[in-house]
Amino acid sequence: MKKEWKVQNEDGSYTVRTCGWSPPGDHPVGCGMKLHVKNGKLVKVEGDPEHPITNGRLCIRCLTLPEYVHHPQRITHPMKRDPKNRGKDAWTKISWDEAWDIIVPKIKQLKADHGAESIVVFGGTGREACLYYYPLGFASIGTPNVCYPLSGWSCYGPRCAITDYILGAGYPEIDNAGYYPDRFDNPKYVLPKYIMEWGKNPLMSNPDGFFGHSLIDMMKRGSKMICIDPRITWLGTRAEHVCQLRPGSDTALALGFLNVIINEDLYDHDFVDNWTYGFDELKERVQEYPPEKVAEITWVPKEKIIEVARAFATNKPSTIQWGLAVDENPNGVQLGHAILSLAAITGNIDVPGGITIGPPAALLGKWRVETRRNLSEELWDKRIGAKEWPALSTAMATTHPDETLDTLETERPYKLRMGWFNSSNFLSPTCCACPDRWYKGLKKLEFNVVQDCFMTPTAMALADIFLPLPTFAEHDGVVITHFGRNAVFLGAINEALRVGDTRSDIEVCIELGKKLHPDMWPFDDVPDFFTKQLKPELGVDFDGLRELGVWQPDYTYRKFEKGGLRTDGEPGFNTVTGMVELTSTLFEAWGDDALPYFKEPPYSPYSTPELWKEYPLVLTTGARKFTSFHSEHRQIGTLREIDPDPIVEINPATAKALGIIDGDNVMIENMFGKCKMKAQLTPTIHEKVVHCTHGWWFPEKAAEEPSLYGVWEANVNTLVPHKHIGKLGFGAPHKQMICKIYRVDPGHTFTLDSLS
Ligand SMILES: Nc1nc2c(c(=O)[nH]1)N[C@H]1C(S)=C(S)[C@@H](COP(=O)(O)OP(=O)(O)OC[C@H]3O[C@@H](n4cnc5c(=O)[nH]c(N)nc54)[C@H](O)[C@@H]3O)O[C@H]1N2
Ligand SMILES: Nc1nc2c(c(=O)[nH]1)N[C@H]1C(S)=C(S)[C@@H](COP(=O)(O)OP(=O)(O)OC[C@H]3O[C@@H](n4cnc5c(=O)[nH]c(N)nc54)[C@H](O)[C@@H]3O)O[C@H]1N2
Ligand code: SF4
Ligand SMILES: [Mo]
Repeated sequence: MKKEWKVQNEDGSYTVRTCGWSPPGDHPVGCGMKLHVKNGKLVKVEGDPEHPITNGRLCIRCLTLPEYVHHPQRITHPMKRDPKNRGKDAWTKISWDEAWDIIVPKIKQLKADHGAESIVVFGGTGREACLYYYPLGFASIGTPNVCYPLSGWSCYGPRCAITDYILGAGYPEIDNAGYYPDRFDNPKYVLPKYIMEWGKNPLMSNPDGFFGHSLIDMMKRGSKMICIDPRITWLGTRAEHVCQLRPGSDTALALGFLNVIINEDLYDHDFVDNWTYGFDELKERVQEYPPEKVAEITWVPKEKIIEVARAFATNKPSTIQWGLAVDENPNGVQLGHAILSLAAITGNIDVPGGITIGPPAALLGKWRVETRRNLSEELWDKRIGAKEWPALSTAMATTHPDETLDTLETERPYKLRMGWFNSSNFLSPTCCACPDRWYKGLKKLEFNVVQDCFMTPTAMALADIFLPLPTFAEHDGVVITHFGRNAVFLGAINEALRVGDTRSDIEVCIELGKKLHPDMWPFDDVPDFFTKQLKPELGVDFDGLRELGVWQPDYTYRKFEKGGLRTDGEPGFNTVTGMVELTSTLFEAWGDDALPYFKEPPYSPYSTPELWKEYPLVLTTGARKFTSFHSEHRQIGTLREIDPDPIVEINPATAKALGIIDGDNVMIENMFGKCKMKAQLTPTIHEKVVHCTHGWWFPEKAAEEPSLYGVWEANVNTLVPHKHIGKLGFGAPHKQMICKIYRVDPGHTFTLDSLS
């Protein structure tokens, strides 16, 4: 059905129907909304009831979008600053032409004198930018070094890589009937009996393209929840089962479930016999994880482990959604392997109401891969850390994050000279462990460009050129869930207005690309660019997608029986053995164990008992909140009123023993660093576990160094060490450190120097 996407209203205002993405930050959920514009201002945002998935529901970050778009501190013109003045509020407003006149010759000179590899493009998570920072690096600038700087690439990448290697497929997602216009009424669809949420809280996070409230739609229809989480979340309070485990002990729990299911013969023999590889070895391995032993490791009662395993295995279909706690774990590859094995041996992969998987080639991903042809083999070989970490560099087209910090510090194998910060404010504290070390390393770069909407600690510390971005209300685009790796739908992002003189990520790619590598950018403009991606796949041009609003691709179940998963069209999975690899040929080839195994977190009551005496609490971090996207939104008044402070959640019994009351200022400290937060007492967290929010800086505090908007004060990533990663290069202990907590004076402030 065709829809008007722009409607003129009688009072002179107009309404634009669109799907959301970024900025401000968000994953590609593509919620449907109507943007009301009057007298050149975005005056109101409301949900679009006709959107097939979100049905008019929006969260508070989109409802407050007008505050963001018209915020007085927003930067809407390019700016420059003398590198000598980094850290000082000494900016000069310039035009885009002036900006390009500085940037383009500098890139040319660095490439000529030191090679394109001396330039690194840094990007963060899941925003629209992450479709474009690869082409920005590869095709516009011409460097092989695109870096997602989070230690161990601990987000999404591990899940994609594990799925690539074990299933040979795109992103595994729970089946919420999103592919069908008639949704849950589609005759092909079956509602899952159980939904297992493993280290994920989608109501808050709406991650990777999954609309979290779908869970509520499904619960209303009868699905039951199982939550694997050290915190009892809102979903947990409504769940049939909660496993309140010790952070980082997850792989033992997954192996415990497998032990029960295999030993009690509750698995799907047909699927195991016909579509899996290495079941006997897995059966032998899980004997090392009887429920009694797993209970001791995980702090989850033995009876609960058995009950959950039975419930999941004997109710079909059931499904699992695995989240960030799987990635932010050096043992996370084994955890992901065990979770996929759990789904596979219970016959829940690629079936209605189970786990859906994308085709091997990502929809709309071809062009992104194509952009690499701009780089010679010789240049591609220089990608930082690629040779040292083949399991990571085979799946990810980036540098290895931890190696990138080492390269910055040591200047080996070569010196890095320029940084382009596309969508990461990572000092603040988000996309890195040890932000203090990154800060010092990045300061050595001779030229830095930052793209953002507001001045941030990262831009204040490092930028020589600041390029302003339009919000998603202010530019055209396409939102594709799961970045095309399992596209539930595609939606049009429609420009409703434009404030100031900004350029979107794709506009910057095209403009810079035409100046440096014009052959890579044969597009007239942004609509032409999208039309060339969409037409071959969808049969519509960009305007056609605007009229459709949302395009749902449909889903074919049991593709493994029909040849829909393999690139050669044969039945089976697109893996080395053609089967779901319960025993992984690739993990073994890369020097790791072929089977999942549990390894203690690097710092824990059991791996470092001496340190545990001094730091007797397990620290997990970063569980998402509605009111922020990582370091963003701290200057949005309505949102800040709801969540004014960085919070550490403590169990009341623990707090009492420490003499801490609700609202106290407390220091969270370990052998690597410290941060100051407000204590929030809650019985929903285990007595031996505390949880710190992440991404805090204070736009209201002093901008200049040494304060940098107070970025060192609540910087929880100073407590996370560098390169404590898994054997294959993935996963870091962001959600499983140890710490102590004590009260401090409310006025207590500190800078980088007082951290060490
Ligand atoms: N302790 C702890 N640390 C964590 C986590 C945790 O759980 N615990 N989570 C980690 C995870 S999973 C991730 S992914 C990282 C995220 O870390 P990042 O993705 O690096 O997030 P930010 O540091 O907020 O930086 C993003 C910047 O991009 C800008 N931006 C917003 N939208 C766009 C856009 O469309 N285009 C461009 N070019 N820029 C945009 C924002 O204004 C912001 O300044 O943080 C990690 N850090
Ligand atoms: N509003 C908002 N939405 C976001 C983001 C944001 O910053 N704000 N960030 C986006 C990004 S980049 C990502 S990656 C996703 C992440 O979104 P999710 O995958 O949902 O991850 P989190 O919210 O970090 O954590 C989910 C749950 O894991 C639990 N947990 C903590 N440690 C452990 C552990 O060791 N084991 C287990 N099993 N559970 C544990 C936490 O208590 C929490 O309830 O959210 C995305 N969406
Ligand atoms: S999930 Fe929330 S912030 Fe993201 S597009 Fe939907 S309503 Fe907006
Ligand atoms: Mo993430």
